[in-house]
Amino acid sequence: MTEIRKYIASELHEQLAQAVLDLDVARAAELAQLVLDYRYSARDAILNGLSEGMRRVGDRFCSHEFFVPEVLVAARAMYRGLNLLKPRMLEEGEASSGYRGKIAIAVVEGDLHDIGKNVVKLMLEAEGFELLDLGKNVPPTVISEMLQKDNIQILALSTLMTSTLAGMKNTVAAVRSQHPQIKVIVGGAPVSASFANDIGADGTAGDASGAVRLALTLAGQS
Ligand code: B1M
Repeated sequence: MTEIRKYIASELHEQLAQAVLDLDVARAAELAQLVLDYRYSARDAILNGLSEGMRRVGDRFCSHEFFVPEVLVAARAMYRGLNLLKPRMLEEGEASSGYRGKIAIAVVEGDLHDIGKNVVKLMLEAEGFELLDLGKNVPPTVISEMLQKDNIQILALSTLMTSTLAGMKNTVAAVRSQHPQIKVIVGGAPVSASFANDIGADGTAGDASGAVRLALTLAGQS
């Protein structure tokens, strides 16, 4: 990429992040369309633009500058951009990778935060994995049952709250006893490497790119 394209790409990422932070749904769509029209990387625009914007929204929520209604509009702006960029991102993935295997993904019981899970899912799909999305607030029994259905190699679990870490632990225990052949990866803001290790997961990652690297390693594809 030439210097000028690099500069424009980073400017687009910054403006996408700002559109999410400004709760500007139309602007997020307009900028995502520019990424498509000028053939910039959809993957980078999602990770460095839209996701980064949601991360900043999270900071505002924590500092009580934003409340639930603002967060929901910001999420709408993020999804508007994401939905436009998703088909291109999947095409970009197909160009760089073949079929990698099948992953089931879920947000654990009690937790309704699924934005991060959806970003992780999209990045894994773009890398060539087939995804079975079990949704959010999923009890361990349902996850275990769903894992019987397909030839799933990896289970990816997400949670954003400390109060639902126990549910993550229970889910890993249930899956370990009933499907010992399945690798389990865990993530989300309150999940540390030592917690992942203590509950017997096969690994954790702090963001979507890390989750992709981990999944590739566990699938023997790195
Ligand atoms: Co709530 N919420 N929320 N919330 N919310 C947090 C998580 C919180 C940290 C805010 C705060 O108070 N400081 C806090 C949890 C505190 C704690 O437990 N430590 C919290 C709370 C308390 C609550 C409620 C209880 C609030 C209430 O009602 N009083 C309630 C709970 C509802 C429930 O789940 N039962 C609630 C509700 C909501 C909304 C519905 C308004 C909305 C969720 C909408 C939705 O997801 N559909 C919401 C949101 C948006 C947030 C914040 C502001 C943003 C989360 C987000 O989407 N980030 C969040 C504050 C924050 O995070 N700073 C907060 C953007 C997203 C791209 O990042 O999800 O971190 P993230 O995902 C990243 C990484 O974590 C990682 O990769 C992703 C992409 O890079 N990752 C993985 C995630 N999963 C992974 C899995 C992997 C690997 C990496 O491997 C498998």
